[in-house]
Amino acid sequence: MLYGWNGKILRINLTKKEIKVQQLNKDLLVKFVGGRGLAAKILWDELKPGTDPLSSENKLVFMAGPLTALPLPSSGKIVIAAKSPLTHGYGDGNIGTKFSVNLRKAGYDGIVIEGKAEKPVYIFIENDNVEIRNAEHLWGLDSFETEDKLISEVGKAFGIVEIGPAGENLVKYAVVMSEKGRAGGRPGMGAVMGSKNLKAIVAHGDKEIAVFDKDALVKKGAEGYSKIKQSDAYDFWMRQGTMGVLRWCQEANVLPTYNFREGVFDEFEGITGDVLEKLKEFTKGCPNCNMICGHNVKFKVEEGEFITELDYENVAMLGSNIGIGDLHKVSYLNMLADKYGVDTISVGSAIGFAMELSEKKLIDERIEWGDYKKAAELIEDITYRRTELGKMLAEGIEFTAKKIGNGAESFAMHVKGLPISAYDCHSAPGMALAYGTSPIGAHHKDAWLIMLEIKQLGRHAYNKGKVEKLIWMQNIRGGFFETATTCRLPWIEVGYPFEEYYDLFYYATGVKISYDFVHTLTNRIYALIRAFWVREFRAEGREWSRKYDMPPERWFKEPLTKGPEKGAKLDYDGYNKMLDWYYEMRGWDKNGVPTKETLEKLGLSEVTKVIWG
Ligand code: PTT
Ligand code: SF4
Repeated sequence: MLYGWNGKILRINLTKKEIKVQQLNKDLLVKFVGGRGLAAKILWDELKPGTDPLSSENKLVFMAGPLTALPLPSSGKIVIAAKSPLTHGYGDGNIGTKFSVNLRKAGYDGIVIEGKAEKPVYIFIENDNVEIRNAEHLWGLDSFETEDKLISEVGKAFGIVEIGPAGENLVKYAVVMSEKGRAGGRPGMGAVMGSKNLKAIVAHGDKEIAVFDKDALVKKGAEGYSKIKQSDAYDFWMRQGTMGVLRWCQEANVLPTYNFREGVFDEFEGITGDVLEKLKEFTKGCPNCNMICGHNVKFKVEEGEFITELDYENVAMLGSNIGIGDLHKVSYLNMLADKYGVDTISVGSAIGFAMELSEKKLIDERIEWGDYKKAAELIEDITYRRTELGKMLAEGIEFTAKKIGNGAESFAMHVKGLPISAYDCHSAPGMALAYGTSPIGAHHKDAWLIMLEIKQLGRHAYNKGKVEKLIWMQNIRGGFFETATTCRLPWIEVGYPFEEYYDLFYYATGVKISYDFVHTLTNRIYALIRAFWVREFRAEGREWSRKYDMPPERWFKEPLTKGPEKGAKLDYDGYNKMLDWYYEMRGWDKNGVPTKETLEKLGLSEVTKVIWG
């Protein structure tokens, strides 16, 4: 008997119009747990090396974990994964939505979508009834309109995920959207969905998920909710959510400014969490969460008055990073990105890059820092691929930099093709390493080391202790939360103890876990994902090397010119030393490839053969 896991996933082939249910065995589930663990295993096993990410051969995986939808804190998340069209490596994202809870209650842990529909379709799931339905009437609608239309067709009980026009137009960093303010899959999961002519998935389920010890789980879950509410950090969190960190970033000199040239922004007072509080209309959030953080603001620009949901990453990348110090204007750009279904971080990075290209006269267009109208125009040009610059930027900043040449690559702020999320690292080497070693490219999802680094680890130090902390953090965030798959914010933001999850996991599944389990699980998943990158790069004619784990040149060569950290830049040798320690601790060789011994020890002999012959 399986507990916690449903042990079933849907297999939907859009080319063949085939729907199947696949059973998963317990050994596999315990070995990879769920979310990104199972998704990575499926993509490794089933993709032909060198698969074109936007071809019908790529697979789009929605995968929950054994804690999703259970009565415990913030359990409404699901992972979306595929080979990334942006990076050509492993890509995933994590989204909180009613869809995840409904999918699990319909009896499935995940969905693997294969092939490509002839015409636009959406997938309808209601418990055992699964259908592929026509979506021609939805194609072309933005994500808000799509959600409204689908609700009117299937009813409010359904959870919905969809793409906007950016996904339809295969913008390489299109995301999957839900509920007008949730977004997942920065490395282009929305484009993969669009390439399959899949506009949306709707799900409703009302089955009970069997758990190992229901009474204990319910009790522990309830205790969790009350611990969260009693936390000292709760009130401030409820007021500002992720936006609470913006002022700290400015003070710490890490707020991305002018395409990561600086870490302080003169006009930052116009875009802080305090301004958010003044504009706030209402707050909403993911299912099963009592610390909801979807802060929706009412804002006014020349174009009219609107509402949008704001998070720190969005505001920093569409604000200070492109020279805008007015939350109304930033909100407008954020709303466009959500409607079109394009990643705010990547599009903010693309706009900042274009502004700097313009400043350096490397392109003909004139796009001044801080010009929100031009920025809005660019978001549309990218979404609809309607100008030469828009078309180029829709392929990503790495692509654009290569095309432009003339030194542009040194200020294209990405790692492995994925734009850096909103923390400047001129003066934070540990965070730079977190970006360098993140399994999807430069995202803070796996390790937000920066606050710990600045407050406790000796900001400018390059030492082993920092690398150990990074690995610990990746294990918990990237290993546990991305497989279990619950929201990590109760642990990070309001101090809900991580150890409580061992009990929750046990009461849900009957499997006892500890930190050792989490460490081995993460080593396994990271090794598998790293092997995926190596295999795919080789198949596309690029030999893997440690250069792919290096942050952009700017942070090594151009010191900060302002703020308390003025003069700071990264040290090349220091970074490389930390990278070596990192590889050693994960059991990887000098180029960052998991060794034979490591792969065997982690039970990945199927990988050894492919990587080492
Ligand atoms: C996430 C990344 C982030 S991280 C943000 S804001 W953040 C951006 N949000 C976008 C958005 O919004 N619209 C849009 N068009 N693009 C966006 N791109 C950016 O995407 C999100 C929260 C947040 S808000 C964070 S940190 C935490 N992330 C979690 C995670 O990754 N795993 C986990 N187990 N729990 C997490 N909890 C928090 O969830 P990606 P969401 Mg997101 C509008 O998708 O690809 O992982 O990138 O999921 O439901 O929106 O919740 O300051
Ligand atoms: Fe969703 Fe925020 Fe709650 Fe996490 S804390 S589950 S992101 S509403």
